Amino acid sequence: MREFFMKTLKTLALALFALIGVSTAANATTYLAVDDFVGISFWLISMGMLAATAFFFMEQANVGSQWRKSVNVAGLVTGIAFIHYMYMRGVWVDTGETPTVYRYIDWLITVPLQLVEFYLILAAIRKVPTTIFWRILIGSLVMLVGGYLGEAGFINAMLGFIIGIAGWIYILYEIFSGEAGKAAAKSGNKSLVTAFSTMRMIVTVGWAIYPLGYVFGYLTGGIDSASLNVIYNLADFVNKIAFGLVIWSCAVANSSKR
Ligand SMILES: *C/C=C(C)/C=C/C=C(C)/C=C/C1=C(C)CCCC1(C)C
Repeated sequence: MREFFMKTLKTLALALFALIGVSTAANATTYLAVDDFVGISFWLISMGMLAATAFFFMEQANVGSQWRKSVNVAGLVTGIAFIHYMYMRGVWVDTGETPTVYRYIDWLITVPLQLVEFYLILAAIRKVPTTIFWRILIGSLVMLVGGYLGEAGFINAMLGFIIGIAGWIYILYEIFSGEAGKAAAKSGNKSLVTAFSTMRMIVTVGWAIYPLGYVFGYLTGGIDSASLNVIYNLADFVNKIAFGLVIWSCAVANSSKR
């Protein structure tokens, strides 16, 4: 009975999700041009986000109960990004402008959710203090507020960049040498240590793609919105979908139920 109820609920959730996507798409007024490669990248990534979301939500049934939350959060991240990509794609295809505000609203929600993942994968294995989460959350807010003010033109683009970099460096410090890193190393759980260090690589190397986009977009003289958006789109693909897959494969490796 409970099993049936859960299955029905899941199907309904996925159907609702697809419906929102289709109705958003139906609002498009301009069609994609064959040479609009930035627009094409928006399309590819929005579909990747949709597929990843369906995958993560369905796969949570195949992992041990202590991992379900993490795999669900990975699905939330790609699901929220999917909806924002429908809008960002529309702004780009219709106007050729950078969808800065949708981009940052998406990041404002999905970055903290990804940081929650660090906490959750640790908490799936052992007891950890929540202060770890709050500290990296503050770092991510500084990073995003700095970037937004710079990109939206409220402050000088270089100043916004410096504030953003400072927030990111603080997050890196916390996950490499702060309490979170120590807690992972001490756990003695092999698949956790692998997942944690892979996620750390993503936050270092994968996240580094974002400031690169900012540099090419704003700091090389004038505004280059094509480079900016292609680089940000690629970064989201790596950091949302690959990041979720790391968590998922760690969960599968660590679950007896498959
Ligand atoms: C799913 C979205 C993610 C993981 C977004 C991450 C965004 C960043 C790591 C942004 C970083 C920035 C800097 C480090 C400096 C310049 C401004 C930003 C906001 C682009």
